[in-house]
Amino acid sequence: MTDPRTVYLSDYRPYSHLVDQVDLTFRLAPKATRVEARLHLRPNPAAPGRHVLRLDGEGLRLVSVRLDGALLDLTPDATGLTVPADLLPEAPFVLETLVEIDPEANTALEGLYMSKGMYCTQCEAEGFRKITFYPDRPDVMAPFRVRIEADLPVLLSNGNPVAQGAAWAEWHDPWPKPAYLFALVAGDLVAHRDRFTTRSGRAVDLGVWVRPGDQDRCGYAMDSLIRSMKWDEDAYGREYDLDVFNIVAVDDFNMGAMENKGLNIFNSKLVLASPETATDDDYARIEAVIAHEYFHNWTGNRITCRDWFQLCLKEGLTVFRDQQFSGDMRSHAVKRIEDVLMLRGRQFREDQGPLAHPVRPDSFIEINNFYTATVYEKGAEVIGMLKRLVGDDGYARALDLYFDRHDGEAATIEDWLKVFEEATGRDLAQFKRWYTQAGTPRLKVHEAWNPGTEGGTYTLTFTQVNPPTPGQPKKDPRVIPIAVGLLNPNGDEVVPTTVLEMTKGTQSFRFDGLASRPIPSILRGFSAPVVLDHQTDAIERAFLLAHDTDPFNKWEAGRALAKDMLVSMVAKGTGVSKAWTEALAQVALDDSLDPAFRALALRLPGEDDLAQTLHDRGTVPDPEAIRTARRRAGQALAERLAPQLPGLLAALTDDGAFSADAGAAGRRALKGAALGLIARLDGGAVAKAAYAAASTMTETVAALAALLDIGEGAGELAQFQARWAAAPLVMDKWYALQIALAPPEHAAALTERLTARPDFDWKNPNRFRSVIGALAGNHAGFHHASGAGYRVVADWLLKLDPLNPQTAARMSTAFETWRRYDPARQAQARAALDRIADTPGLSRDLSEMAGRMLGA
Ligand code: B3K
Ligand code: ZN
Repeated sequence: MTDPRTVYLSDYRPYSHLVDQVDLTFRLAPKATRVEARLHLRPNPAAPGRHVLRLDGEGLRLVSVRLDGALLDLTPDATGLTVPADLLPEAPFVLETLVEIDPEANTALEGLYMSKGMYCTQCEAEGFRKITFYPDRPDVMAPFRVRIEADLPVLLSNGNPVAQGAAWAEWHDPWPKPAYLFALVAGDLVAHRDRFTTRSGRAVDLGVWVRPGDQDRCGYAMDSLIRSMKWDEDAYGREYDLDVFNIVAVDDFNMGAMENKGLNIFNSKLVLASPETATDDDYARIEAVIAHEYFHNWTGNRITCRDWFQLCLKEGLTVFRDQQFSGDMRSHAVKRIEDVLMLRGRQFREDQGPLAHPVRPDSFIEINNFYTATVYEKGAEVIGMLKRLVGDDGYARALDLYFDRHDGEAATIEDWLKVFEEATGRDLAQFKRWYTQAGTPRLKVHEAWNPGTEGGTYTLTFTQVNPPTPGQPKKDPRVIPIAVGLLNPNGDEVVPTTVLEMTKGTQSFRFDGLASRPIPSILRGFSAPVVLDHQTDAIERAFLLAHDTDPFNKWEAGRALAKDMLVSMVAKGTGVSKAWTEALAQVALDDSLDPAFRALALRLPGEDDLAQTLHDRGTVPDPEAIRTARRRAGQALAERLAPQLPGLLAALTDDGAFSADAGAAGRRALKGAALGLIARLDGGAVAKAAYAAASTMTETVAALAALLDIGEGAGELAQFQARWAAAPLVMDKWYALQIALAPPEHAAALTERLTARPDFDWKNPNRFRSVIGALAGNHAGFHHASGAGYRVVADWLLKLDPLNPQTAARMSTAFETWRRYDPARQAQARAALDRIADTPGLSRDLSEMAGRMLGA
């Protein structure tokens, strides 16, 4: 891409100056907030020579600039302010700016903005420049003092509280930080408080701050925070380092949450939970995100990124850490399956389309477009592979060295790999390709069996193919850790899990002295983020589903069985296979298995996943045919299980008090799956009764989904709306469910009808995602042959873009798969993308996305 605004990794230079101290004063007013900044600066010895001082700044009204007290006559340009070199001392100096900003007019939700009367900030990645003139880059780290003046009950910022009076408060953050971690919150808030004492005895005051009325839905978030703090001490030896830790819930937020030092800001849907309003999935997500943001205190804040190309340094590692945490809190097997589902659904999809990019990209136009599944989820997978290769002890030593060596610094992927090399003696030059090469490797398997007199030899030969991605036509082989176990035909494990290290394009591994030809269990625990191409028959898959000791591969065998069958149903017109219904029924009814696992096994591969699989296997996916095949399979499964479903449902009904724990959630998940199957048989009678009897949002949603799936549920939708009209987070579910489950030919029209409702507050990102995101997620609806799905999504992206480019750009990824489909659909999708790309005044965010999606 040759856009003049493109930023390249190779252009990195240290900043001209060091910032020793930042003092900020905010005089808050909705339309005219004044920000006074005193920056204590000195020339950076690492950037020798005389430089201008360039400060970033966007949309700021400059009132005055002073250098060591003397007024300067300077005019900012569109992106910042330059102080000429000849005005700058070669010794330390103080630069003071006074600017005015308009938080109320800030609809982009980046910088300082207002949400329901509350002031709040979002600075990552480059929002601080919308607050004041500053070197807004992560390698410029400084301690901050903040004074807030406003006639509001609660005034919060980073670090420790210093002093407060009527209508003012002062905060001091002693830990040097980049500007993207700055935060300020002011408003009428109440706290759910608790306390945590670190293992070295520091007492920390904890607060979860919400709007009055929401304080009784903060308990789970607080509990998750306390468990996270303890876990990071136990698992990584990392303690908290301030006297307070605050979390604030805001309703208008572009993403999930933000790890600002000592003052995390959260989307309210990731804080507020009660059994009546939040599903078990919401609870699990709250626990994971609270942990994620807390863990950033070390992996992100104490050690940050040198530049935004290194984003995976903090995000991949922090996702990896939150996955470990959730596994410890719940079930590792279930967590791994869920993480892989998400990885395949979002990251593989990204890797296989026009938006593919390396875990560490080397150029960008708008950095906000790179907070992707590749940087986050694949970034975490890469760390999982490293850990598998160096072992748990090697990993622990490398991490200790990382914290020791880089605390207080802005680091790179090179620094990260070096601590592993030094701590373990391993050469990671080839491994580094996981960071620099985009795309998902394909791993083909070939088996050979040679029965000998002294026992047989079994050979596994793997070939890796690294397909081309935009800008990367040719790739080199990667290091792939392949965890393998071998079973003998009676189901016993004859070779326990062994990690094979593949480094070449094609490579064989031999197992000697085997009594009989084994059945291989390959890529156990999903030991590498690759597409495994292992052609085998339904008998072997069913065998592994029944006998594999590795829980991930046990589930994966059922998944592969379903996929093979569904692909053949769509591509060859075959029917539902008895082998599949039989094998799945065994798992569904096996009481020795975790109900959560059984629920996951019963979940059929999604329509988008099947479209990708068909495309991979050389068939142009037909969304209608995929939907039909999937529904037929569901119907056949329901019929197979019909005699047992009522008993299963009864056995899973808990009458005790609500518990959010994994065991109770797993039972509710399996119960929900059973309800969905029963609805296919009885026209919805049992689901209607379940809806009426539901005491938790999990049960309510499961019953409603079961009804909508069979074209029922109108009455329940109306009741739901009447009951929850005043609860926006719950109403988001009401919108999303009916659009996601609408028949494909009605999905776009339903979306248009719902967007005409007065409570469709499209400027609220949660509401926008619940509606437009649900249409994009209704595979056959979005890709409907009429083109209506494409048109409605494009209309709304164009409407949102001028106000909130970040969310518009993020949601445009709905189109990233457009080249998979038939020429008529491609033409419709392309027309929608062209219409977006050709719109005058399009944001940098959305124009980069549209250009990349059209370009490949
Ligand atoms: N670091 C933030 C994401 C910021 C996104 C900016 N567009 C949340 C997180 O990953 O924890
Ligand atoms: Zn993060």
